[in-house]
Amino acid sequence: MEQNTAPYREHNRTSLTKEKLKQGFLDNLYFIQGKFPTLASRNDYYLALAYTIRDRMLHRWISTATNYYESGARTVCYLSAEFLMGPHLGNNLVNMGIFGMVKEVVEELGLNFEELLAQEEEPGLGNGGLGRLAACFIDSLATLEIPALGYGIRYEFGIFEQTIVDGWQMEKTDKWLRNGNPWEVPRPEWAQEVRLGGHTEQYTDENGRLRVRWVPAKIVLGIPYDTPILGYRTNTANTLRLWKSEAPESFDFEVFNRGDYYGAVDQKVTSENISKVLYPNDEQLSGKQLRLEQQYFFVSCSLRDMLRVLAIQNIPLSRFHEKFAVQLNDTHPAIAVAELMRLLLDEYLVDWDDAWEITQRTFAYTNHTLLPEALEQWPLPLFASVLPRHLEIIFEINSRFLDEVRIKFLGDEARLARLSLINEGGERYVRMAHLACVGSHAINGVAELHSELLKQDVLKDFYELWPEKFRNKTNGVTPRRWMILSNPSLASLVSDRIGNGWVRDLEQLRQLEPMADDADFRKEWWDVKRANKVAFAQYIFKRTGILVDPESMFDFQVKRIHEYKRQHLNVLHIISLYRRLKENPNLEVPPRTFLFGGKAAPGYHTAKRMIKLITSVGEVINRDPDIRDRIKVVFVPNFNVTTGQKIYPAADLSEQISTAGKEASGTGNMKFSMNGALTIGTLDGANVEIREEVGAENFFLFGLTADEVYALRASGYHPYDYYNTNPHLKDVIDLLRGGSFSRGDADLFRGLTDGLLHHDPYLLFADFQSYVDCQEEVSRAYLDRDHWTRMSILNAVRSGKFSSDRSIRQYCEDIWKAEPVPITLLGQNEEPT
Ligand code: 7GP
Repeated sequence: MEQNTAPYREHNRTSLTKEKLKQGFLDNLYFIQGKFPTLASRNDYYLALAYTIRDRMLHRWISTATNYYESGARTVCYLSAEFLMGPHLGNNLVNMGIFGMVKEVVEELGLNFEELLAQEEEPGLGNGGLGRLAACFIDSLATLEIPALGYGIRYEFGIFEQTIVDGWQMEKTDKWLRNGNPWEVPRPEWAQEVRLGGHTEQYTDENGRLRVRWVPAKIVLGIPYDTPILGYRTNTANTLRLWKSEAPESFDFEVFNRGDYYGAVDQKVTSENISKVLYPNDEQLSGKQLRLEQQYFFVSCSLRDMLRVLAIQNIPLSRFHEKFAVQLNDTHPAIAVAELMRLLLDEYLVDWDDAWEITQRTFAYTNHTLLPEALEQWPLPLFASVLPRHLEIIFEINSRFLDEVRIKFLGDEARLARLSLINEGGERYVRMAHLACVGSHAINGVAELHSELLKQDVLKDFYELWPEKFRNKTNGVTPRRWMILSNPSLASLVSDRIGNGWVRDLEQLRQLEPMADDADFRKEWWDVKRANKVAFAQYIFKRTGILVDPESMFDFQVKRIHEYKRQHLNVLHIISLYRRLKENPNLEVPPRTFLFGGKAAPGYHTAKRMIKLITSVGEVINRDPDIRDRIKVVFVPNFNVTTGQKIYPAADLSEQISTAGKEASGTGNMKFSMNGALTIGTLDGANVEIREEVGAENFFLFGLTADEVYALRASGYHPYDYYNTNPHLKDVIDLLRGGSFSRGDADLFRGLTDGLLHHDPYLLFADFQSYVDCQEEVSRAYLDRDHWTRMSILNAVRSGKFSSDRSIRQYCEDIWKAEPVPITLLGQNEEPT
């Protein structure tokens, strides 16, 4: 696909020239890759280019670190087990403002620029929304010039690569590091030791005080790997610091393993296992020891790293919370509460009360889910075997906490049990969300509705205890990656009219509102969308062999596969439309391409069967001559950041159809809307706010509200009644049950249909008719191209609220109390922006 480089113009303030870039590129090919052009592979060229760009980032990076060091500025530490970054090269070019220049240089050297960009393996170190949010946030932190670090795990294997074989998902390991990672710099000099297992002992110190010593069973090393994160056209380059586990090769190693060579190697292997692989579960509990070790590993390394920085800056320990604002991205890093306490108590000999005050003032906690099964809990015996000292500390935190509760709610034993950090019902567990709530000064949800439901439901008791801790921070996404980089034609259409201030201040898009009434502008807008669809149709053909018509409406549902997200509701509608088209070939509906994408957790069998359902329905419909290509169903394999960048710009319709009250926010919904897709959705997560912003008349709403869902469940929900009373629904389910979409195999989808008929926990049947009716409205609307385009424009230009810059500003003001520190470049410099 030809990239339009217009939005990347405007970088002539830099003294970087094409000649310098060309020279740098050829030098790197020679001195780093050790190749002449004649023998160089595509990967050699990609690496040479990546190193050339990294070279140009280093001055900003070093200057940023020096500025921060000298200013002693307050620093935001974003702790996250996942950072779903996506490819770096294109994004760095956009943020540096040299995309167009570099493209020209590469082409003048006779190389294909798009191919080099595509050569980068994306670092897929996350599962979905939570990990991608972390990536958007660190982009915004750098753009807003906030001193910040992202702390996480350098998984050797990220999220698996998905292929589709015979309609089923297959997983392949993600070897993202196989060709080298030019963006990271290892910092072995800042390695940290992490202890695991063993037991604790009491001893009396020289002042006669009783203290506790942790005698670990093993020690692993954490090696930090740093990646620079550029702000958009600022001098700021913050750091993403990811920890890799290794065996310590020191003398301890020999002492423990003397004479046992194989044992020693074995210990090396088990140590390296900790950062080996990302757990591919999204919103699901796994309860595996290795996962707890991963969490503790990166948290301990990160806190020790902060203490290291505090020491070199000569800041007293008592001011830890003034120097650092630490955000817990869900409960995955919640063990940090106990670890900071342990470090302060046992290693720095701080008193309990002082340690507790520092801890609470340091942390803040973001919750990302309302699904009870996704709230992390660790079985006590497992927890004790990995972190014996932390369990003691948690018991102590709990006992002091429950004393406080007892005073406030005298005699309310049931409340104590509900609030306790330990779940005592049957097998005992440590409740990580409770640890995070108790140890933090702020607790937030990720959309208005979600934050309300946290207070009413999942964290109700904590809200009643500490209402002042609760707040909302609606999610956002970065317009740099999700508009400029992925949709350059739309970006340049916008910049041609209003300049490019909108990239840092997305609300400026509203200046384009009047253009929705301008027929010429509408035509240009439509043409951009159409060109993006043509490009995507070619991509689909290459990946799946399916031909789709770019004139048809591109209707997308891309996200992790999950029952609560209801991809199968989408399928039920497709089947009913198919049925109607077969019965009435003259039905006046616009041609539609239904596109799906998303991974299923490998152990989540229902989700895998939902993929098979989509592909099976597609197999029948796509080949049915009666349909004459008026509808097509496509499963786009391996949905990730890279494919997302092609998808959002090509979408007409965005499916956001979760059961109300289940999707915490959603962020794909924002990416679609920004790129001019209309939404069909329930009043769930951030859909509510998107509808508020773009206007109810530009949004297709259906389904029960969260309150109605609650009421229906309370009064007794009987899905079978809907089946019996709605002939369309009955027809669809009967077709599935009869094997019409499974080559006669009536068993293939039996589990799915029976589950719906008898339980339907996500209320597909209750929402079915409302959804089908709403889809008819969508179809009618699409027939009026002018009106549709108008709505599309208004969706995009009213999406300013959903920039992650807005989210980050609110976190900075309300939770982190962090201020920008503009960066002065050091010494004589050749290319400031
Ligand atoms: C997701 C939520 O499902 C999604 O609604 C939200 O937009 C996103 O986080 C970012 O806030 N949750 C996860 O990805 C996840 O793994 C389990 O949650 C704790």
